[in-house]
Amino acid sequence: MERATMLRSELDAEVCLQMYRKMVTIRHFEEVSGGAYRRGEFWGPTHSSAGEEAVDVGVCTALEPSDKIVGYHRSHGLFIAKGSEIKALMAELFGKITGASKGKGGSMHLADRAVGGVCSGGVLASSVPVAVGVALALKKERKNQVCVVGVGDGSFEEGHVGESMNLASLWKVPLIFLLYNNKYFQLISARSRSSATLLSDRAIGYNIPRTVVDGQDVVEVYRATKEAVDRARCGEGPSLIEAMTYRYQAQAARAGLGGEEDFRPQDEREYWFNRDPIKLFRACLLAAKMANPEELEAVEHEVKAAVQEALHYARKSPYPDVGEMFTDMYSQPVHPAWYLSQEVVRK
Ligand SMILES: Cc1ncc(C[n+]2csc(CCOP(=O)(O)OP(=O)(O)O)c2C)c(N)n1
Ligand SMILES: [Mg+2]
Repeated sequence: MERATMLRSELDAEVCLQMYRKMVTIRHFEEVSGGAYRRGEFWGPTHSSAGEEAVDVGVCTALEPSDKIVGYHRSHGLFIAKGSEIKALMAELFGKITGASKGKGGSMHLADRAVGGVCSGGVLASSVPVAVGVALALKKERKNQVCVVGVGDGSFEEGHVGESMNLASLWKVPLIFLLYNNKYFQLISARSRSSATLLSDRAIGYNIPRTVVDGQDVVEVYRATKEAVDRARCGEGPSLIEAMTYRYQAQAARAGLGGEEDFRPQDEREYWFNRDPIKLFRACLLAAKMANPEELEAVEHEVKAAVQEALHYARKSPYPDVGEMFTDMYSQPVHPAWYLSQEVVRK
């Protein structure tokens, strides 16, 4: 089937416009929050989703609002795609009380229960076993919901990811392993780390179906996710999607610690920057006559204003009160006096 006809048969124009809006929102959010970070307006390593928008949006378009996501250290995009309010996310990066986690999570520990955003984590792949538990709970509670867990190509090499895949497959839990293959583990390229042609081949050893997609093509990511979601809802267990993508900013923004330099080969950069997921989707929508240039420009305009508003909101919001320090930490609330009496804290 011709590409445009196929697109029209799968997604309606309104959904496509919403997808475009989310992709543009992620890009602007990252540009504006990155600028604020570099000016020293907030602290803590911050990893940008710019360049990987099609993965986040393609995946979340195939999910229901009640489905769950578990992020990793680079998950601003995944949360925006799942529906998080950008004001609450920006305030979270700034460590403010109005943030999605009252400012206690920051960039690498996003959580947003309102949209099914369970958690994410700064220790590489630490959230993968957690996601197996989330999916097991969904199965036991017969909720017919699915969980998606993000993991980077470098983090995917952590041993407990293999253990998690084994249990997820054995217990047939409704989990989708989403492997963002942006080809780098900080400074180390995939080619110099592993002899494997495809990282996702490892899933075969755990009897998990895997698929490899062009992570710059939001529709291709959507299709693969839909298939994996259908499998999970039918009780057929986990799947793995390896999305080939590229990050458009430095590994991380770290105030005063460097990490901003780009060491990646120029020809490789050019190849991937020419395959900008937003430009590709824009061209696809125009070719399929599912949007016109004026509509898309209006979206871009609105998004820019909304991101500026989010920045303003984050700046003017207050920091949490000291009394907030021990709230929301445990499911069974612990009295600060008990916590402070513990030897490990007193030392
Ligand atoms: C256990 C652990 N080791 C090292 C780090 C430092 N670290 C943060 S991001 C990163 C690279 C991760 O690469 P990848 O998983 O491919 O994700 P990407 O950053 O490329 O999205 C490293 C080594 C960490 N956060 N946790
Ligand atoms: Mg990587």
